[in-house]
Amino acid sequence: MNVARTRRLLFVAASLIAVLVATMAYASIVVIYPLNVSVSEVAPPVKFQAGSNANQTGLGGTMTVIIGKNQTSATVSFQVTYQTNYIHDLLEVVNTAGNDYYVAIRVDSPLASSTGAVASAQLILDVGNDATADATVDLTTTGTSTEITLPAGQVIALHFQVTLTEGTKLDSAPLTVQLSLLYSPQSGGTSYAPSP
Ligand SMILES: [Ca+2]
Repeated sequence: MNVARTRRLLFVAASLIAVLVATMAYASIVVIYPLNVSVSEVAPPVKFQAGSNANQTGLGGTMTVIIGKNQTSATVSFQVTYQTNYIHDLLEVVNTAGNDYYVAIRVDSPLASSTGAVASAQLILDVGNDATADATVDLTTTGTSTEITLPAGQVIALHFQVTLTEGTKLDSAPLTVQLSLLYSPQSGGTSYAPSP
């Protein structure tokens, strides 16, 4: 075989490879694996319950506490006047399980006075209802409290503290604040909560 013929053959071979590469495409293949997901219901281990001052007479009205059928939602309302108002043990969170839970409160929609009458508004979390605060939540700004431990069988008493500035006028419509209770069986677990 002479040199010229060898070069021609190599050129032809190279051209064939170029055509093959140019026309190569992936085939229509799909691979399928089974994955089974099962979801079932359990009773809520952590629940709301009325505090000792729920539905008692406050300042010119009842301090109303309404708890949902499964004790997994709550609505509270109360009245305040000028200077500092402390409302003790209106609502409680109870751990009915045999293990600790880790609890945080998130302010989703803060209390906002258009008149500037609210100097401060706080939710105080008191594990064991022993008059020693374990966390404080500023109700006038969005955010999540520090996570506190709720031991098995224990309660967290929720106390409210609101200060109105004298000489101002509170909005005519009641002010509201939207909160979420977060709990997890794992320390640090409440940080995984999806955004509201
Ligand atoms: Ca305490």
